[in-house]
Amino acid sequence: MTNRDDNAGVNRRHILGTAVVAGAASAAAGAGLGPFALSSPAAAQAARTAGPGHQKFEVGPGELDEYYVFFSSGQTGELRIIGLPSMRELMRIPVFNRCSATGWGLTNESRKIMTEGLLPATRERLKTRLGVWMNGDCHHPHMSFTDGTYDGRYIFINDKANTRLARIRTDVMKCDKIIELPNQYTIHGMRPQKYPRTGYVFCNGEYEVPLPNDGKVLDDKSQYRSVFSAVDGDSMKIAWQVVVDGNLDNTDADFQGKYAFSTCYNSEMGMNLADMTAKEQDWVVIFNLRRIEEGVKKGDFKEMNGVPVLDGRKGSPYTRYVPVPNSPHGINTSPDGIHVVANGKLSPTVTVFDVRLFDNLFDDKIKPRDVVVAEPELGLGPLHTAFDGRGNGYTTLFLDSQVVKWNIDLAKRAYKGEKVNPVSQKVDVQYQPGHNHASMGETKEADGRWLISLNKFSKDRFLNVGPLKPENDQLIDISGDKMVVVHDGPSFAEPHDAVIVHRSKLDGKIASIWKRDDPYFEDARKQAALDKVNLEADSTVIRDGNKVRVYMTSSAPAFGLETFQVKQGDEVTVYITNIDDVEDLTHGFCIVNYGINMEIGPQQTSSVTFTADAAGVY
Ligand code: CUK
Repeated sequence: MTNRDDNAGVNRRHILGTAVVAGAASAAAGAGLGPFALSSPAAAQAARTAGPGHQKFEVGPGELDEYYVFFSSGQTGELRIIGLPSMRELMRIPVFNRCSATGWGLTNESRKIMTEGLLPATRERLKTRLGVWMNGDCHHPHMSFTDGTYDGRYIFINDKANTRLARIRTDVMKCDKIIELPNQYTIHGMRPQKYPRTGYVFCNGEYEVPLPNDGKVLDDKSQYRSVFSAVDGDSMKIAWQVVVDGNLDNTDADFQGKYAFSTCYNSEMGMNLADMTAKEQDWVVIFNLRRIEEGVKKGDFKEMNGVPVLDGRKGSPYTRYVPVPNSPHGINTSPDGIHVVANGKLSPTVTVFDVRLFDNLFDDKIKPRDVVVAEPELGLGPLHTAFDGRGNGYTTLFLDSQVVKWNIDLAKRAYKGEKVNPVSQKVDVQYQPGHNHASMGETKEADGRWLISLNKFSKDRFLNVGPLKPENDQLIDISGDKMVVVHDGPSFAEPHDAVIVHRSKLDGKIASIWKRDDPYFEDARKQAALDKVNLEADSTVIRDGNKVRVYMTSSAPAFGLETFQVKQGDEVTVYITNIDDVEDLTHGFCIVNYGINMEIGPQQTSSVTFTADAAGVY
């Protein structure tokens, strides 16, 4: 290898994803640089791996990542896109927050999305407030599925703080729908149906409140309920809700399209922490989708706020309650389509179910605990489990600050009494991991290459930035026999969860330029048609009483109008159409000292409305 570019070419073409070749290259690099001694440091770096037999984890300048990671952002309220394995942050998609760079929360297009799906009572309350809830608490981002794997249509994300579900269109990577769920208090666990397609998006109402929650009942605990909801992901309308016993935490769905299941704590039906965690045992609640749909058809429900609400409390035909050790948290379906793992949280165990036994359970041929096929003890504070598609689980241990790798088959044999240890390795992570996620790990196409551990504390891992520290998202290579931590990635408060999607699921599906007929700015097109304005060609001012509409084209660095004049007190709407069709040529529009700033992408129309309350030149 004499030529540096050849070298880089070899890396890209042959080493990506080829463990054997990558291992050889890295061994050479480790032994005093070998062939890379003649090459640039960048080329040597581009081949860095976790050691012999491991895949390349560094992405050199100009190289592209192989995976998209979609991160929730906790109280920041946005969705973030990270590239993997580089762990470079690529984009932020505002959802439940306000974004001063793009104008989310300010433009008419975004405010419509943020308000139209709210409950009428909430819209009424917002009249005396900012007009939009500007905070959220995103926990769970998930892509839509078709036939058990990602289909690249949508990403759904929940807001735990204000009981909202949002949808992001992956073709433009913008949020296009936000709805607020009635009759329920918070959305915590959220997962899309995996089969035959999404379909339903399942939303756990975690907290119990009086139903209806109208202030008439405050102290009577017996009237407090929590609710499980199924939202139609295509129409973003609520299909049905089921009232349950206890508090729902996390949820997942099977690969057969028959069941959803949620971890459920507080079998005590207590109202404070001591009461809620008193018993040694709680539940996993299993929802029978076919029976629920039949119940809706038969009219076996109460309609509340326009939604059919079924009674799924203990003894109902729609649900089964399987006892599991104290306060289970995460619940994860294995890519084998058979096993489901509920993570113990206050118990050092995880409980493994076999979904093939659920039919018998609903037919009362077996007892609830008969669907349990393993319950290995893994360590302290198991919260979430990821899978590699090779029969192994990777479980975060919050208290131990570790990820533990264990084998499902060995755990089942141990449960039957055989003397085998299902745990093969524990790796330290820094520190206190919550969620973890494996590449394609929640789909039937789990590829067993990468794992990220989303650690809630970073403490000493980064330069000190004050009392509020970043979290630490660690990248772990799981392609070999042993897990190896290869990267620390700081992130701002607080990504609970992430999904890792192979780029092949999105390649060719994401636009660089808006389509002129996009529904995103349909209202602007309608208004322009009424005003007989051609958005792509005309720059003009239309007066309509004290309402003024300003239409402008833009082609950076120029705008179609150099100035416009309005009267003090006018309600002004500015519509800007970016007529460039050049990739990446986004244009910004700002009115100084008016709090106006928005982004207009190539071939997009954006609009903003304000009152011209202060006279002067701006
Ligand atoms: S929950 Cu955050 S660590 Cu809201 Cu998914 Cu488990």
